[in-house]
Amino acid sequence: MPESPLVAEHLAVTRRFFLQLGAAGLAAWQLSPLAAQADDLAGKAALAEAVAGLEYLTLREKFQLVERGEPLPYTHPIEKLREVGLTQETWQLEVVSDPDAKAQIEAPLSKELGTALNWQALMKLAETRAVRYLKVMTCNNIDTPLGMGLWEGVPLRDVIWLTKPTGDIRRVYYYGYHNDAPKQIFRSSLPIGRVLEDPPGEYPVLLCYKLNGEFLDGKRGGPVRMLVPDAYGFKSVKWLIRVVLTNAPFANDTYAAGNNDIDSWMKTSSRIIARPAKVSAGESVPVTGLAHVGISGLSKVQYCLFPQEPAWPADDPWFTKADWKDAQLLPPPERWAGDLPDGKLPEGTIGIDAATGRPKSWPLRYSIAHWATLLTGIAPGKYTLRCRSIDANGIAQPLPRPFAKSGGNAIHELPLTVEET
Ligand SMILES: Nc1nc2c(c(=O)[nH]1)N[C@H]1C(S)=C(S)[C@@H](COP(=O)(O)O)O[C@H]1N2
Ligand SMILES: [Mo]
Repeated sequence: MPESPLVAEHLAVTRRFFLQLGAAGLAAWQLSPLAAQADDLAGKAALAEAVAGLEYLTLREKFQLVERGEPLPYTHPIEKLREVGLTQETWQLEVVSDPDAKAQIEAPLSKELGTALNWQALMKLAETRAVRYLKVMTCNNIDTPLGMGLWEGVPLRDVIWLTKPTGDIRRVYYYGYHNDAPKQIFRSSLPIGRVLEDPPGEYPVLLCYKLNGEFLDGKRGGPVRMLVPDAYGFKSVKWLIRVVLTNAPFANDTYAAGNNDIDSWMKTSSRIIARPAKVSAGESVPVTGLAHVGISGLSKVQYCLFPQEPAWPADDPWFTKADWKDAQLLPPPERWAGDLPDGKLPEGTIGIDAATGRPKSWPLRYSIAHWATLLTGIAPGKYTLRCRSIDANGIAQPLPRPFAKSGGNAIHELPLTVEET
């Protein structure tokens, strides 16, 4: 597994955190629990440097991809891309009824009828209906996030309503371009209720055309991909070309075949990003990490350091009896960075106060939050460092959903050696 781009970017946010504190900020920080742990200046400096490198949004070029296709659809020559509708000028989205389980719709958007939704029509909708929000892209089978993005699109429901639906719709099936090879089909689905209505605090499912302020290129699933805020990556189908409204009551997701839990909401979890693997006795140990804020929010991140020997009792696999201590959650970044001009979030980003440009609450759902701590006074020896999240319901990782295939949230651990001086 290659190192997540978030690891590198994380390093920039923390550096900025300390650089931007300024005199007043620094004074406040000195009073914080994090600073109180660091009596020694060297420790503080080391932590400042560790926190310093953190970056909040992932640069588009650094997003990790999970992609299928032989060849990958966006690698076709431009003529072929035009022919198959994978350029903005030629893209067309069909929204039709399922012939096998008919949905009642009066005005299908179909290529055959010449009524399919094209780029121009989508951009026209975007003038009044565009929605923006922050979301971390994560594969349910990969522990490190693929990238933290600001996404923009038009709610899928706005386009579904264009088909004048009248009933017999229970699910929405949707498909990416698959080189016209049935074996390469990548599809996912949602209950119609989730598409038409957002429970309080939830974001709409989007026909997404922008990441970090720029139109999606082919690599990132453009011209248009689905974006499902509360779900893992496989629901966010790239190279979207077809939406089928169906009265069938079941899912047909490609990911169902891989033993994946296709109804899983994003889980709350945390990871360590950086810590020195080896220190000398007496040295303070700066640790930074990230939390992944799932459906149940995040109240805090905790860490725990214990000797490698003896092994932890097997009857406590989630280390519930360990001596967990609170790490410090870092505040929202002053500059969101990534590819955004001035590092600023655009107006109308969900969850961001229009007047101040700051988040109305923190951390934000389906996003990441950084955390940091400084370990001091550790005796020489070989240790294991672990972290866990506590969600807003007070439940510790990996509960309430500890099983694989519904999102990786195993407790993250890294070794740490403290050498005699
Ligand atoms: N058409 C298509 N869409 C797809 C995939 C794919 O292989 N083909 N992979 C999915 C999976 S499993 C994940 S985790 C996300 C990853 O999104 P990213 O490649 O933009 O990071 O895309 C999803 N959308
Ligand atoms: Mo995935």
